Amino acid sequence: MCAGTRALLAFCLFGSSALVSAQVPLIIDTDTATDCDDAGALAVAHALQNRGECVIIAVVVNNKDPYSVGGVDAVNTWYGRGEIPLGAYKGTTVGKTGSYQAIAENTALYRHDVITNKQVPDAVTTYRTVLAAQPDGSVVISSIGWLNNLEDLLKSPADALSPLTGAQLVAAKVKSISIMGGRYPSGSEYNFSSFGSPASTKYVVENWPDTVPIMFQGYELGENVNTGRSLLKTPVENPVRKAYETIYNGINGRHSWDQCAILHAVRGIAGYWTAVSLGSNTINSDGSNAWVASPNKNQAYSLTLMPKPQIAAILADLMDDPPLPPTSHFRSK
Ligand SMILES: [Ca+2]
Repeated sequence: MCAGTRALLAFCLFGSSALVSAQVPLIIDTDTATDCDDAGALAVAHALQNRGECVIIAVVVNNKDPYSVGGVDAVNTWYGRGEIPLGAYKGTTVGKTGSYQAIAENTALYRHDVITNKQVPDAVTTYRTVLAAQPDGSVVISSIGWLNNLEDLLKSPADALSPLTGAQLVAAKVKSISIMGGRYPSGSEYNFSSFGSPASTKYVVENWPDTVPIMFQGYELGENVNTGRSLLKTPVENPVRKAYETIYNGINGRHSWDQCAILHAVRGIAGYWTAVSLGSNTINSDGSNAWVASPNKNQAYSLTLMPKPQIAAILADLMDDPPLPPTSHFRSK
């Protein structure tokens, strides 16, 4: 981070309500299961918050593994933000047994306090609570896993948390959603597939309120955007480093699908990608997808613009970001 950015950050944090209001209120919907890029994505989001560009207002987990949310809490706590509202899918059918249990259970090293999903509300409750409290048209959602939570949110009825149904709540509060999933113009990809819930993928894409833009970030964007190696420079108390050391040998370099999606959610296509906005996405029953020229909907997908090594360098710089002083994970509770 350059000195100028530090000065801007201090101004954002302490000096100007106008700049603070420009920070993107961000909800992250993650599987945090079998890959290290979810941990990398959380690191990118925290680094962007360090720079005054976003505020992580909730993280919800869409995976059945009870320890996934413990991995999330360890990362949030490392960045001094162990208070971020969490939620988790409480069902037993969607997702996979993941690789974050060792991190979730190591509270001695990572100093966090949420180990399993029994300690957090269900994801829909968290979504509804957090969305209801936000200004209209303000929230950006970054979906970096399966879409079951979003299906459950859209189907949720009015309740004590909000007089709006889930679909009405999304239409009122959400500015846009960035979804890591699918291939473009067509193909099959993990997040949309039967590894998760293809029926949820289809429901969300077909029933998302048409006033709220969807930007799809396909498999091809993060593929071969190689990050992870530089995490070896960070302390052993950093759970993101641990995720990369233990999952997919990511510490020797790993694709950056979820980090690209977070970067897009906060900064938009910027100079990184271009957008194909004419047309819409169709989802087949197996979760495979195809972009069609008609009908035209409030949807787009991204194409790589900046060379991938340059995007990787930007992401690696963000992933290496230390917790903001004077905050540290030792005083986050
Ligand atoms: Ca993911």
